[in-house]
Amino acid sequence: MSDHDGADGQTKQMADGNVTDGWIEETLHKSWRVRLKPSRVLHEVRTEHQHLIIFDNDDFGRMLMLDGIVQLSTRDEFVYHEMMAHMALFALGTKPLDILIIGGGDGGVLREVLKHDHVETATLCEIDQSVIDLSLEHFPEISNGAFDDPRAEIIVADGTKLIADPPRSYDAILVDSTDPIGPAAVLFTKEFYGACKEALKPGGVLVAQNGLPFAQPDEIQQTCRFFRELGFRDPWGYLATTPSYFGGPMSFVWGAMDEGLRAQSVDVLAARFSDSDIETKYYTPEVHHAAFALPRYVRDLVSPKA
Ligand code: AG3
Repeated sequence: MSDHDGADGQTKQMADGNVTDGWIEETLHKSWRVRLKPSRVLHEVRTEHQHLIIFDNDDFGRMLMLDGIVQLSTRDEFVYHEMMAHMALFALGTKPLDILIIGGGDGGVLREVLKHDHVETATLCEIDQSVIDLSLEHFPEISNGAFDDPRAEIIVADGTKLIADPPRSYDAILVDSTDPIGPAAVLFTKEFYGACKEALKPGGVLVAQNGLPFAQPDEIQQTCRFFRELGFRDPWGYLATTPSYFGGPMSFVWGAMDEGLRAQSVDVLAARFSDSDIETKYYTPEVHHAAFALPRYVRDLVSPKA
């Protein structure tokens, strides 16, 4: 790995291949590339687990990329973080909740989860300590104090190990992973999802980011197949528009044993939402309800054609 000077944002070619001629390239897709112009590179390192770069961009704000894939931008992180946390938590209602987040070392999902007063414990299991440390340094507003909340427990470990022997059972498990390339590949396996299912309380729900159905159709299709084979009663997906993940809407897969959990009426969700006094920028009860409505091409990936 070569250096960048950071001061004027000029980067040199790196062995990792995602910084070229002063542009930072997302190298996720096979035959297309997205390039982002850094106005300033704040940090670049090969951690114990992955390549990490944090930079500023005039359109998206501050951005985090892992192994050449955009993880967040300060401009649109609210979309992903709210939709990963609030869909499950408002569906579950106002009973006391134990939540497990796998990945999510930036603290954004944790921040949204802890907005719910009835969350009793929120455990975050992140494999890469550097993601936590560098997010706290360069993106303090993403976690916004969540790591210091007495209900939060932070475990730096491999999520597959934790879930094989979970310290407790959970009302919701939220998998905020990177793509199934590199360290997160194990978080997309049938074994991992099966262990998550075992770690859920009766009535619990598993939510896992599953990429862009337009660009990565195999991901959501395979995960929904695994969920069905594992006996989830209601494998389904929901969508959110995350502008910094280029290539169409982002999908989250939803696995529950209770079919009713997905079928909450807007009225019920609206009552819970207004009682909670939680402020959001993307999530609303109407968006919640509508997010489960899948365009035909996504529905065909989620559920086998009749
Ligand atoms: N983790 C999921 C990023 C997925 C990006 N993938 C993609 N564009 N295909 C986000 C971490 C934020 N807490």
